[in-house]
Amino acid sequence: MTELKVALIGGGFMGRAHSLAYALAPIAAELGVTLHREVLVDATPELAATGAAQLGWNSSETDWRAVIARPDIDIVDICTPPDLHEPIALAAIEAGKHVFCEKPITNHSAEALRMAQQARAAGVVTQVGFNYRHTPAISFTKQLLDSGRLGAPLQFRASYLQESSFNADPNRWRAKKSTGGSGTVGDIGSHIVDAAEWLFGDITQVTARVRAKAPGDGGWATEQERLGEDLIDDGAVWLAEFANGAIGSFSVNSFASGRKNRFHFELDASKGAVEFNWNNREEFRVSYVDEAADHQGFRTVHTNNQHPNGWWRLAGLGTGYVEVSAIQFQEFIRAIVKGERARPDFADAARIQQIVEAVHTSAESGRWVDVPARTR
Ligand code: NAI
Ligand code: SOE
Repeated sequence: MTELKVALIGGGFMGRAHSLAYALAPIAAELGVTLHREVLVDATPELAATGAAQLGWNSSETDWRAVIARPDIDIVDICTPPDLHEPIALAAIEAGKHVFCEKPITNHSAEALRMAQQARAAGVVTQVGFNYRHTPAISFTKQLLDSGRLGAPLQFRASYLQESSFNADPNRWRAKKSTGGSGTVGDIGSHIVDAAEWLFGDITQVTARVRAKAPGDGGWATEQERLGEDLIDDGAVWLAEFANGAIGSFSVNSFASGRKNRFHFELDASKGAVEFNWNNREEFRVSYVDEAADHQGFRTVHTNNQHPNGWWRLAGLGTGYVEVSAIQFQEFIRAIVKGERARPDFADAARIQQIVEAVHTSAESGRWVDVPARTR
């Protein structure tokens, strides 16, 4: 048995999901690993102690630097707001720990590139919380594309719509540009960019419009207000070109009434098409061009353990949010045990942050913006 001790930094919304997922990951993967939820770190002794007691951690602390310095800790898992990701990650890398970091990896691509470079130089395993790509329906879509069953990628249409900003605390870190950083494009747009690049390949260029909602019941803020005041960007649309010639369109918005957690894409390829909506994540729709003429059209497939990352033989039991997080930890732990590269890692996430920034740069210039070529 390999023993691995985890330190979780930040026991808020995502810290809770990670805590529950760690309890599932090693059992389901039969990895020969005993995973210890060793210490939960939060900003105050009360938050840390309550979180540790409720979420199954052995102890609680408030000083992440002291915890990272402990020789018994193998894995540092960062679930703080994004403006703290870089200093925590760099300290953990320097201490030789494996690092799991929530998305967006940081608010700025220069920081993200530095994190990726230092992790690579230190030889530690890193992974970033682009959890949705591990959903069985999306993992299977990846297999369909990689095997050639769907043919050549042509067009990717994605949107991630939430109603999360209605009635939300106006002082939360996500509400201000100074703390929320890259806004809705970085917060939820990064998930559909991750899916797009994973399924269709590298994006080379984008052109975009980005909007911030005015406070209260008003509409979008003026461009002057958006750029001049500390308003978070709440909505965006952008077009993209892929290196393989495919084209894409993307749209994000956190004021989309009734949409819940609508991470949605449709893709068209030369031999077929797929549609996926996270709100109905145990199913996807697929159409094959080579079907008999009297069978052509979309069919709805319910995932089970015949699909990658599917756990249950009985389709319809579903795959939950925590289970998808557990699947991503299986990947991470497997990479640590085998000494392999986990995906998506800091290098993948730094690239996603470069695309997020290119979207913002394009919105400000009104022009197409090139995305730097992948370096790893
Ligand atoms: P949150 O505000 O609910 O939790 C953040 C936690 O960090 C709080 O408990 C806070 O007290 C703690 N914290 C702040 N400063 C700290 C410090 N100096 N030391 C230790 N703890 C500190 O935020 P949430 O929603 O959990 O987001 C955290 C990260 O997770 C963000 O990067 C976010 O984008 C990401 N996230 C990812 C999701 C996904 O599905 N992949 C879902 C939700 C969030
Ligand atoms: C935003 O509301 C949020 O919590 C994101 O930060 C997560 O990444 C997303 O997947 C769920 O919604």
